[in-house]
Amino acid sequence: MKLIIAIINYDDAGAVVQNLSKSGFSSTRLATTGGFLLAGNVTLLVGVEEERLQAAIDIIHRYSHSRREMVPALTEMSYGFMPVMPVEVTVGGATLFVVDVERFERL
Ligand code: 2BA
Repeated sequence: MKLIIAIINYDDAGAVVQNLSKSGFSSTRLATTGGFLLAGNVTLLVGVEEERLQAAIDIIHRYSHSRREMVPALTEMSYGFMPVMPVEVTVGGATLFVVDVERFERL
């Protein structure tokens, strides 16, 4: 068994979870915060049998969209921090980690 840890945009989470469920995948949705933008995102935990791993990843991929976000930037001057032109970053579609599950039980 594998565990997919998928970090996705908050606005995509409903469609991703709904379509995973429609295809028979269980998932757990956690409210998380990205360390760079300090903005809310969603982390999904999806436990899957190895032969269905790619099917789950395909669903996450299909319903996760990339977005361009503006990040306010600061530069340090002798008298403190001064705002400079915002920087644009591309966020997502999805950031995935796939890890082996040593043991899975429902008690
Ligand atoms: P954030 O950390 O808020 O990052 C949002 C976006 O900012 C990233 O999009 C990337 O385009 C940019 N970014 C992040 N760190 C940066 C840095 N040090 N310098 C310049 N730009 C930077 P994604 O790569 O699509 O990541 C989306 C979210 O996925 C991240 O939100 C974070 O919550 C998670 N994530 C990405 N890579 C990760 C990793 N290696 N470990 C854990 N979480 C990760």
